[in-house]
Amino acid sequence: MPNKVRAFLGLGSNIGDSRNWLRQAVEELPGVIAVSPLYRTEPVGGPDQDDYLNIVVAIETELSSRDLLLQCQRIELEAGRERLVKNGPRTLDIDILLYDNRQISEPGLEVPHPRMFQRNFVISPLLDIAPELAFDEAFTSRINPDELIGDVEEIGEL
Ligand code: PH2
Ligand code: MG
Ligand code: MG
Repeated sequence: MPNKVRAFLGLGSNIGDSRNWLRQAVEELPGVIAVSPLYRTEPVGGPDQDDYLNIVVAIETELSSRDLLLQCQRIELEAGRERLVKNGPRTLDIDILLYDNRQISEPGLEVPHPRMFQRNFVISPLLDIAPELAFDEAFTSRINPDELIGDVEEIGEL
């Protein structure tokens, strides 16, 4: 039996009933072991758009990173996700942030997620559920506090 891998996923929504899209996604994701508090966050990049709701989820899974990506994309599509504008508004976005300690660089799949280290809407909820990362040199060396952007506000449980 293949070994289980711990992965962290970043979820965001700023169209429709965002809280509900996030809740549904957490129900559908395989092997969820932790869900961060819910954050209301300032949009980073893209066109003028509404604030986001963001969470980070930890899972344990036997899925390969590619199969996990496919599962995430399936759940995005079920939420009516359309890809119209880069960094534009969306009903549901699910990004693989970390997959074990692995470095993955494949078409459509870059892990660790290359932009996560500059984004408060990822780093804040991630450290809430994985505070040990603050002592992980491979992780902390990629964060420059001066480059962390986007105001975030914790607004309670999902
Ligand atoms: N996702 C983006 C672009 N900008 N901003 C916030 N606050 N939250 C997001 O999830 C987000 C974003 C692209 O995936
Ligand atoms: Mg994203
Ligand atoms: Mg995405």
